[in-house]
Amino acid sequence: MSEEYRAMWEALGINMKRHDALLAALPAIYQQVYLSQQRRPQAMGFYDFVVSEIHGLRVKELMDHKAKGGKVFGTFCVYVPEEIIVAAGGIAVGLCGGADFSVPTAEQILPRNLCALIKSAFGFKLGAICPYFQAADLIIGETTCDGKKKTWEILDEYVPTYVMDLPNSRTPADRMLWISELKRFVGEVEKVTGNTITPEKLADATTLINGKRAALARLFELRKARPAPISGLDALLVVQISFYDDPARFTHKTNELCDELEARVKAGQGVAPADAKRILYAGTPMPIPFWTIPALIEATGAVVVAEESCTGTRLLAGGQTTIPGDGIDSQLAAIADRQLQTNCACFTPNDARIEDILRMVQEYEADGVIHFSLSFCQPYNLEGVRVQQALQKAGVPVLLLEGDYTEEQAGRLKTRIEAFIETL
Ligand code: BJ8
Repeated sequence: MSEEYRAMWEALGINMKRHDALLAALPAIYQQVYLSQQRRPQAMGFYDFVVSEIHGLRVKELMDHKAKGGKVFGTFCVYVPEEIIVAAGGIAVGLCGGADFSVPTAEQILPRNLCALIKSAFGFKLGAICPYFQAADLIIGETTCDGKKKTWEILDEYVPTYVMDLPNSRTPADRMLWISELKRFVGEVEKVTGNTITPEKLADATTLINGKRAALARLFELRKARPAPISGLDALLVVQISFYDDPARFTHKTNELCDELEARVKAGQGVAPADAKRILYAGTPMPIPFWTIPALIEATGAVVVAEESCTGTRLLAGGQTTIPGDGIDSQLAAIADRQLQTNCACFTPNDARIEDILRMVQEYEADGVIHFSLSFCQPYNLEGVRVQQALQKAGVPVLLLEGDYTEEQAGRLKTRIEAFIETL
């Protein structure tokens, strides 16, 4: 890494020793998991480059933005509306943690019986290891699961943390509450950035984010083809990068990838043979660099054809946000109506998620479903029970898994995944 980057990290207060250790570990892992794959689309070269620059180029862009008076917002949930941040001239970056590296640091403060996603992210802040976290002017939390809710109170002691009150049901009254929360959020973002969000600016930002959503939706549509034109690992990486790359560049590059995949589909080419077992992943999000589950599945010769997850189709639920022309209140209502179609397990009831999974099994021609929940994630662990019942009733093979980011867990999960795929 260049001297310029080192100076930038030092200015951000990064713990250089630990950060060096983290960056030193990444290339070998990436080589083993990603670059060793066969028949990758050429357009994946862009995403490989983004990973090679993971704490470099994009962080520099954020710092340049801040040097011009711009603000950076760290987020943890697809319910935090990127459109509103962009409309005020801000940049949103997803900060969910997917590395075991920072978990022991978090456990110095947080209880151990908390999901790895929260501990990983919190540990990155506590250990001053993540430049995105360091660059954020404001963290946006949300009242989804209890683990996150209570962690925001502690995180606020380290970095200003604003919390959006997401209801846990979706009645008309809950919808009104969420619309009012979006309005409150507009006020907060305007205060932090010093910029007013006009209907025109919000419309432009919504169009930009709609473009990103459309490119990702195109990618998922192409994955329905047989043979699968892209591995589950590569598709997951694209989604993970969507949370922090520049939206316009990401959209452009992802459409280029889709052009290549379209040509592959037309030519009948794929990453795996047409008779490879097709697996639908369902469950908790898989933040970067948590690649274990698709890596284990695809090492067997099977292919992950879709993820029913917030690093998958839940991110795209509700499709494109409509842009009503009669003012900001209607625009916020349209954002809320699109968002409330994301079937997070934090909602009750949440039958639509189960219907989604059953529909996806058909649409993606999945041979089986692997439902994975992070340990101590009560919403997904518990909802997994009903998902399993519904799939068994429909005659769809299903494997219920639970685990964390550690190597030991990967060994245990490998045995179970291999045994399951053998039965298909
Ligand atoms: S909309 S899934 S991104 S909350 S794994 S922290 S639920 S204990 S991440 Fe999520 Fe928004 Fe829902 Fe999606 Fe809690 Fe479970 Fe941990 Fe989780």
